[in-house]
This record gives sequence, C-alpha cells and structure tokens, in this order.
Amino acid sequence: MKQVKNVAKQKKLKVVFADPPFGKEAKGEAVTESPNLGILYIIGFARERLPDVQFTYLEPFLSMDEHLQKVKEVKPDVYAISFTTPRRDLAFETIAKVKALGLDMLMVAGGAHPTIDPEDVLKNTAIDVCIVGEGEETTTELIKKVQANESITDVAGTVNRQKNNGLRPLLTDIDFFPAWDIIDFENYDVAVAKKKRMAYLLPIRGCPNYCTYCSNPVWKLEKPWIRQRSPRNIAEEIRYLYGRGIREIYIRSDTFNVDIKWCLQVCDEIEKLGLKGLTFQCNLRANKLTDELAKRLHDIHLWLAHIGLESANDRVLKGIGKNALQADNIRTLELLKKHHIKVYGFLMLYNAWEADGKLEYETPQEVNNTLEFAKNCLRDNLIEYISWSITNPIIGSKLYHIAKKYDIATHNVKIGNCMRLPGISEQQMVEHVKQGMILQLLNGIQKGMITKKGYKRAAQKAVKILNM
Ligand code: B12
Ligand code: SF4
Repeated sequence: MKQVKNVAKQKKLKVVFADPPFGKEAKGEAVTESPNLGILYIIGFARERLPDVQFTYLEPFLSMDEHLQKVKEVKPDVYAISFTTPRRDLAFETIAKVKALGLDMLMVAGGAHPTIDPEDVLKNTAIDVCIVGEGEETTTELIKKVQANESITDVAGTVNRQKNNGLRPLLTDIDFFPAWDIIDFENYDVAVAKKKRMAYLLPIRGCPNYCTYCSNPVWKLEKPWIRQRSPRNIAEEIRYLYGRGIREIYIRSDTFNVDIKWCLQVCDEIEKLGLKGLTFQCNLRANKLTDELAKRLHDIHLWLAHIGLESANDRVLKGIGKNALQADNIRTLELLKKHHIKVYGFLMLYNAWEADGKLEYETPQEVNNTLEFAKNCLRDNLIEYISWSITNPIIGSKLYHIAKKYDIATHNVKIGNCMRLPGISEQQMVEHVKQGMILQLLNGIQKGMITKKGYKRAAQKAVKILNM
C-alpha cells in the first residue's frame, strides 16, 4: 500500500474534494445545477470530527486549467474526486493530469462509479483507494489514519490494490446538513425554477423500489434501502437556506412521498417556519399520492412535481418494475392538477426487461402510445414540461445485466447510446426520438424553459435532430 507522507509535523492536513472540471461551457447542464451533495455531506460530517483538517472543494464549473492550478496552490495531502459513470472519461483524464503534477498525496475516488466499479478505477487510473457506498464515516476514518500516519490498507468501506475491505454499515443518524457555508449559490443555476436562488434538499437517502433501468449503486448495496431524516431537522436546514437567500428548494430525494405520514409531518414543520416567498419542487411517485398530501404540498407552495411516468403502457410499466401502472399515473396527474401543482414528466423510449426467461421490450406501437399520451397530457395541462430519453443500459442497473445476457448492450448510434433491439431498426428509433425531442423542444420554448442563452443551443439541437 502506498506510504502516506509524514504529516505529523505539518500544522494542518489538507484535503481537496473535487468534482471533475466541466468548465464554464457546462453552464445550464445538470452538472452545474447544484454543488455535489455527496461531497458537501462528507465535509459537513468530517470537519466536526477533524478540526485540524483544512477542506477545499473544487467545484464542477472550474475549467481543467483552473482545477489543476488550485491543486498546485493547495498542495493537498489527500485529493478525493467524486464521479458518476457517464462522467468516467473526464474523471479519468482529470486524475491523470492531477497525478502528472507530481505532488506527494493520497488519491481517493468515491461516488456512484467508484462504488459500482472500483476495479475499473484502480486498474485504469492512479487512484490509491476507492470508497464504496456512503462516504461520511469511511472518509473520516481514512483521513484520521492519514493524519496519524497509520496504515490505510484495512479501512472498512474501501477497496485498494491490496484488499477489498467490504462494506461499512450505513449511518443510522442522518440528521445533519451538507457544508452549505462553503458554497456561493450564485455559481449554480437551475433550468426550471420560479426563483433565481435555488438549492437542493435531501430529506431521504435511497429509494424503496428497484426499477430495472435505474442505476443507484450507492443506496442499493445495503439495507435499509431507505432512511428518512426527522421532519424537524429538515425544517432547520430549510430555515438555514432561507437565511442564505434561497427562495426555492427542490426536494431532490428520489421519492418524497414514500411515507405519507412522515411527509405530512414534514409539511407541518415547513408551515410552522412561516417563511414568506419560499417555493418548492419535489420528486413524487405516481402510486402513492393521496388527496390530503397533494393539498398539503400545495399549502407549502410546492409548485412543481417531477414524476417518472416512463411509459403509457401497463405491459412496459410492469416489466420494468415501476410499481405504478398507467391508471396510477393518470390519477396522480389529475390530483396534482386539482391542487394546482404543475408536473415535469419523464419518459423513456424502448425500455427492455426479462420475463419468463425471455427478452421483452417496448414495441414501436407502444412508443406511439406513449407519445400520444404525452401530447394529450400537454394539451390538457396535466403535464407542464416533458423530458425524453432513449433507454441506455447503465452499469449498476439490472438492465445492464439483461442487455449483456441477450447481447443487446449499448452501442453508439446517431441518437446516442442505446440498445440493439431485435427487429427494430435504427431508423425506426430515430423517427421516434425526433418526434419526442421536437415535442420536448417546442414545449420548452413555449413554456419559457429555454433561456435566451439556451436558444442557440436548442436551435442547433433541433436542426441536428431534423437532419437525422
Ligand atoms: C442530486 C443528484 C444530482 C445533482 C447533484 C449531484 C450530487 N452528486 O449530489 C446534479 C443535478 C448536479 C446531478 C448531476 C448528475 N447526475 Co445525479 N443524482 C443526484 C441524486 C438524485 C441524489 C444524490 C444524492 O442523494 N446525494 C446525497 C449524498 C449523500 O449521496 P451521494 O451523492 O451518492 O454521495 C455519497 C456517496 O456516493 C459517497 N461519495 C460521493 N462522492 C464522493 C467522493 C469521494 C471522494 C468520496 C470519498 C465519497 C463520495 O459519499 C457520499 C456521502 O455519503 C442521485 C440519485 C441518488 N439517489 O443517489 C443521482 C445520481 C447520482 N446521478 C446520476 C447521474 C447519471 C448524473 C449525471 C451524469 C446526469 C447528467 N446527465 O448530467 C450528472 C453528473 C454530475 C457530476 N457531477 O458528475 C446517477 C449516477 C448513476 C451512475 N451509475 O453513475 C444517479 C445515481 C441517478 C440515477 N439513478 O441514475 N445529480
Ligand atoms: S427509478 Fe426512481 S423509483 Fe425506480 S429505483 Fe430508481 S430512484 Fe427508485
């Protein structure tokens, strides 16, 4: 195992946490909507236990040069980078460039991709240690050991070139905040928001479901799959964010309405705060919404609910393990309309699954149904915004294994990465993607979702799609 330099003589151990540098051109994309909550949670947790450590966060909007410059300036003892699977290549390039600076430091990786595929990271980069799953306790222990100049080979929850140390049990108390104080909210911007200053909030860790296409490796490795914070602690964080000028909060946990009783308590605590001019968005599941909860959500000024509707076909919804059928989707959309809450609907094309030992997938006729459903919902104001994606089997999902088994794994075509489904031509998929994207773009423009700056990009995208 790499020998960590003797830091005992130094005044403060220096730890740099990093997002891959996406650069300013990534403004307006998901990566710069919010700082990395995983990193902020770790810093929030670790600094209380490690007062002699200096933490720095290299944020996603930095350019590669700025990122490298900062690392050179700080000269950290530990450099810890976080990344998801779709950002693997940029992360690997960043790690190589940071390594080439020739500094004497421990290099650590965490987040979704190092969790699901630590071997890939250790084999193909200069990373010394991967942190698997929830990072707060593991990172704190690792830093303590570096500080004490002790061996880090056996830390639970890590994988290194010598050893896989297995998982560390999940935290039982998640009532604490991310290190918001190190963030300037002006640097982040969300495409759809009523208020300029907006922040994400995570009242729940994990999700009780296991949809076939979903890659949620960090929270599916261990039980319980779902943990909730106390309504009072959530309200305290909201009060703090309001004090920082935040006027819109997106409750970003995978599903807010997982436990109706608890959700109503959260609404009560939010209402007690009496904060003027604060609005909310959240993620909801279609199978769990009650009339009472929809009303309470409206009372706390929740104006937008994001819902993964995925498909308009029960055969598909059952196949992908959504635990919600088309009737649930429609009932939920109607309930939300009744209570004046708008909906951002997410849809997937050409999903696939396995049933009775056979490969099944969404047929072109079924994709037509989904498109028709979306059009009607937009017309009837049941959905305000839509987003489409063509199903891509991502590592960490059940679909990834199904795609491998049936040899339909990802291939890159002009519409992006997708599966090779028997009997469905690429052109057929392209036609459906065109229809879906045009609907999405026109609706986005009509609803003012595409900002002045974004028009050029939207127009380029539309031309590209039409020319396919
Ligand atoms: C909020 C969110 C975002 C936010 C904020 C990012 C963030 N990481 O917080 C935004 C909008 C910016 C975002 C963007 C993207 N996201 Co996102 N996001 C989420 C979401 C819904 C919640 C994250 C969360 O709960 N954070 C709370 C903390 C506590 O959890 P955590 O982030 O996983 O961090 C813990 C551990 O992973 C670990 N850890 C994390 N980073 C590090 C780093 C180090 C060094 C260490 C030691 C440990 C460590 O410790 C943390 C604390 O316990 C998750 C779904 C989910 N439920 O996890 C998807 C999810 C993580 N996102 C995903 C994806 C794909 C993306 C994008 C690529 C989307 C896109 N098309 O651009 C980008 C990439 C962003 C990037 N920086 O690379 C996927 C990743 C799948 C995969 N296999 O890689 C997920 C799992 C959603 C899904 N089911 O598909 N995302
Ligand atoms: S898609 Fe949503 S509901 Fe399904 S497993 Fe993933 S996070 Fe949970």
